[in-house]
Amino acid sequence: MVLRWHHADGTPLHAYGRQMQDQAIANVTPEAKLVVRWEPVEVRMGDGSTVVLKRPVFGVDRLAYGELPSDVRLAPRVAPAVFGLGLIENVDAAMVVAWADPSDRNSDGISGRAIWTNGNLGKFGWKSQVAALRGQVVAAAIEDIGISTDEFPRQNCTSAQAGCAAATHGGEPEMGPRDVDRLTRYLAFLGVPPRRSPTSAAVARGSALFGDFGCAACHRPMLRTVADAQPDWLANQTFFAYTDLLVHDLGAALSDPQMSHIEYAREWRTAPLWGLGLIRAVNGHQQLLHDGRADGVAEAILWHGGEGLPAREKFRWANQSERDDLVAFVNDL
Ligand SMILES: [Ca+2]
Ligand SMILES: [Ca+2]
Repeated sequence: MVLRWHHADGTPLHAYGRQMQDQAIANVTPEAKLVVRWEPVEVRMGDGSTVVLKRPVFGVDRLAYGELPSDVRLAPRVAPAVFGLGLIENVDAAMVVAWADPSDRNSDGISGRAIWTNGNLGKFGWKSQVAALRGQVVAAAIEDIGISTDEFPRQNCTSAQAGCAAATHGGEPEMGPRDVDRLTRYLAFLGVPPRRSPTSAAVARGSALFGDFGCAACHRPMLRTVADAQPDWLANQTFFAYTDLLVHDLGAALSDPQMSHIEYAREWRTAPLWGLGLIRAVNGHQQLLHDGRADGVAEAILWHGGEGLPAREKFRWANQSERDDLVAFVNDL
């Protein structure tokens, strides 16, 4: 997870930039450390049982370059899985746009919105705010691990960080365009994991419930790539990411403290569900949602509000075996 931070109007912090670097090279002091306090949130299920969710309250300590401004906004962001990205980058934008219904004209309670950046459909990031994989790569290189590129040629040191600016670095840029291309291409072609037990009875029952509950209204099973994909062997592919790539209002409980003109606070990109069931095997946990507050699929569903509330309520009122089947299906994707 990374922690983005900025002023209320979206401008970067004078002393700390756009993202907290909680680690640094030798002889440079890291900016700060993240601290998390958890508040219990009880949810009464339809069968009378209780689930205790955990709401995170984020803060920072060990600030190395002065106090944070009083209007600072903290935006924690869990790192996404990085397979299937070439398929998503080459998605048929017309298909996504056809699903958008920002003013809910068909009155089904679902009003997904397409995000555009410089005329290109946003597909990546928790807010669908990034259109091209390469843009995500160079932004992560400079902010997450401190590697400069032609796009971000300067070292990631603010004017308040003299030790950082004076430190030895690997050139400007440290990673040239050919290596950025190679890294981007590598990420584009990381393959999608196959499903593990698509024919199991529980998974089949869960699949039916996924439709019945309305999950598929946003977590759309199928997408397609365009005919003129780059490179061409990604063309005309059908793939099953379980997302519409639109942003949806998920309610106040998941609201982000960011300012609305940068990213709409309550809106989040429909998270792709493919590979979700493998997160525990890869990471040793299955912390879901943008700030990792949900421990597993059931908790993630129970955090859904806004457009996701009717589906969440169907899940809450379902009996235990139905809930288990739905979770089994999602974990099989
Ligand atoms: Ca920083
Ligand atoms: Ca609608």
